[in-house]
Amino acid sequence: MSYEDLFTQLKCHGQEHLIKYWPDISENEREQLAGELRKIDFVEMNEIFHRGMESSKVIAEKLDDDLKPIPQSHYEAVPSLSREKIEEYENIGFREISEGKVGVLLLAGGQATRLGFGHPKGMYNVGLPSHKTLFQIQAERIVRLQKIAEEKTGKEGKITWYIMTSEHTMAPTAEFFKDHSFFGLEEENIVFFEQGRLPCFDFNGKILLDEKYQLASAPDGNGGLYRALKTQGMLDDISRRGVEHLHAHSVDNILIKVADPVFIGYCLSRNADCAAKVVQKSSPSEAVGVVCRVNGHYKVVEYSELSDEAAERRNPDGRLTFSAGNICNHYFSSEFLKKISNFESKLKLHVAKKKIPYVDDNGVRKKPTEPNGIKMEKFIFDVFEFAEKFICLEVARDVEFSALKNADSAGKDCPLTARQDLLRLHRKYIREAGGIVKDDVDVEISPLLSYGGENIDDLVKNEVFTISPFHLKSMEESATNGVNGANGKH
Ligand code: UD2
Repeated sequence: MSYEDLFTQLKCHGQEHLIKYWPDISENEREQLAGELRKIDFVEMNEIFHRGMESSKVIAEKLDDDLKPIPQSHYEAVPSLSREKIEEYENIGFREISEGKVGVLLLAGGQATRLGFGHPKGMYNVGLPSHKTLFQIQAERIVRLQKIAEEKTGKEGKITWYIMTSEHTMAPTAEFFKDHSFFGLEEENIVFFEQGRLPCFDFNGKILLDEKYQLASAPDGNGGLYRALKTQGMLDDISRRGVEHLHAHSVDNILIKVADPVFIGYCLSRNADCAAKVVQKSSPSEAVGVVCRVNGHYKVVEYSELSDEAAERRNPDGRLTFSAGNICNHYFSSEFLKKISNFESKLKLHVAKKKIPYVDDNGVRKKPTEPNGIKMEKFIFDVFEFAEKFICLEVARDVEFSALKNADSAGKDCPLTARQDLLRLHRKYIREAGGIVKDDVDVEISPLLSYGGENIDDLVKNEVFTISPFHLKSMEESATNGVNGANGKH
């Protein structure tokens, strides 16, 4: 496309400044810029900017009057369920896994800025005795789950692992998996795809230039999942493989029960199209969003939108009324994901005013000291309101949730707490299986040996664990790399 054509097209949308530096840039840079511009739907971008600005004008009102907790009929709590009920759900989940109907949607497009790690967060090693990374832990949980499902049903089914990356995390993530031989999984069952980006705008709706030949842009948030599923061919892949249930979760929860059969079984038996796992808020002031109903629609309400009165309100049994803390852990039926693509472009936009580096009117790249524009993101949970049957499953925080967000200096949601939470849970599993382990002894149970505390009785019953740190491995692992627990025993 010639300069004149580009100019005319951009001018129609008030964005002709984007080629202001055309005469200054090289042929390659022109090609790069023209390529970027061709990919943009400017009508949609202008609409996005206006929608974003409108939504940012709405001051977070306290929503008390319209707010209702999730009705009991749509809510179950694992800690209150009988062993039989859990097994019933679990068996349904294993059946679906063995029939190849279960997939995992891993949200791994974030940039780990708060953690201060220059690589994708899944590559982080929190310092466990095994030194396994988050990716390896999750992969091995999938390996183990497939094995249990086969043992239980006699049928070998595979879990498809869809990994959403972003521009910066795609190449290093794919390379990391390859370098580690896909952690024992079959390459064909791991599908990487890339989320999109949205341009950054100044406050007047002009797209900013990051360089003379490059637009300023940022990943479109974890709600970018829905568009990426469609544009990257994942919905077709899901249909082709016959996957019917998708467990979506963040990359940073070290306790994540990947492809949790209990969750899958619960959702299937309740005929849900969309669901959220939640944990009880630890205190009224804990800064987490709560899953609730607003004017009859299921939503995640930010803590800033809850008045103190609503945050502190309690039921007659003493529980917080709005206690369903969101943990970025969701279920979607494949049918629901296919429907979302019809209304994806209407998803709420979350706007943040930011200091965005830009090329100024004189062609000089500036790093502003005050916010000069906006970045917009979509959130994964904003589709709850479109579900026909939305349900919640409360899970125990000490068993299922410990997020890695910050560096150790923050003192919470950091490598230290992730490590401690996992080791504490593993001590609990050992004690429940009849082993003896003191609180100051660190024993890590390999996910290849046990997904959730099962399969360790023969190894730990009446055993006293004294070596710390200690890695309790599966037989296969012990055969390939010795060290602690070389025989699967300490
Ligand atoms: C998320 C939830 C929040 C709460 C919290 C618990 C959202 C929008 N917020 O907040 O409600 O449950 O987790 O830990 O879900 N990601 C992408 N692409 C992006 C941005 C993020 O894939 O453009 C991934 C990211 O890699 C991570 C997950 O989404 O796995 C959550 O992202 P986050 O850590 O930025 O979200 P956070 O902690 O603000």
